Amino acid sequence: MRRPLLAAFAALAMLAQAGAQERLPDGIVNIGNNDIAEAWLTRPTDRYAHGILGDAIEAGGLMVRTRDGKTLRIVLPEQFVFEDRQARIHDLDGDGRDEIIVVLTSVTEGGALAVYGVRDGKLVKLAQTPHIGRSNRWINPAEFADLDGDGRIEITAVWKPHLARELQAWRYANGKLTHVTTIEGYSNHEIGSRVQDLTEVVKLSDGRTALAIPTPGYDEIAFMILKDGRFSEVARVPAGGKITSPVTLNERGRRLEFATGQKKRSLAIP
Ligand SMILES: [Ca+2]
Ligand SMILES: [Ca+2]
Repeated sequence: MRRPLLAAFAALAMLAQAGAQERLPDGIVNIGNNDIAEAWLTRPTDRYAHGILGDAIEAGGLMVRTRDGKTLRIVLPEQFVFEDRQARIHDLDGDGRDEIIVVLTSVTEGGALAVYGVRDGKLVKLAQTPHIGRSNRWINPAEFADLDGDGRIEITAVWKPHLARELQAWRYANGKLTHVTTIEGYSNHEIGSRVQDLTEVVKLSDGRTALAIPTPGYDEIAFMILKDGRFSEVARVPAGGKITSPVTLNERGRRLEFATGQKKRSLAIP
């Protein structure tokens, strides 16, 4: 009788451990192009009850599989969570190494954007923005692209996408995140929704690069250019209803595609 009981306890202990390591239930695994093969969020936790992404489960950890097959991890202290469904991967500074971009939330100070990378065989935090300053204030990442054509990548995200709706641009270089600019009145997430990707980087018909992003009613798409360190809106097109799906670029890059409820929409890029 003793042995099966011990085996059962051992199995339970293993399950508990596996549970603590597991992926976020609705998480996404992203693929890198350089030193990071894959990255995903782990350690689902309910210690932060903000529930901005449709449930109150956030991540307490981050894992990567490196190109050479090692698994590396970050386990956050109790006062932080990754308030996202994915760990985005991009070489932000063009040095041939991947950076991971995540929303790092303090349970008392709210969201921040953080950049992680692999250094000397370890997964480490390279930089972060300040936290917003109070609980239940979030950031939804948007696009990573050279918007102004200066050869440097801009990191775009919306700070407080349901309140102030600040579209911000940042750059990562030399181990630092630097703020470029902020403009209010644009949002890439509706509260409680699991749809986080409402933006695209597009080429306008005049050849300029623009960020396409909804206005606060989610029923129009604005086209934003970045020039001399400032955003300006160059066009605004009705979406035909409230956007309820991710916004994607069609194959030829000339139209944006999305749904408004049951209706599929295709919007010509101005
Ligand atoms: Ca890099
Ligand atoms: Ca740039």
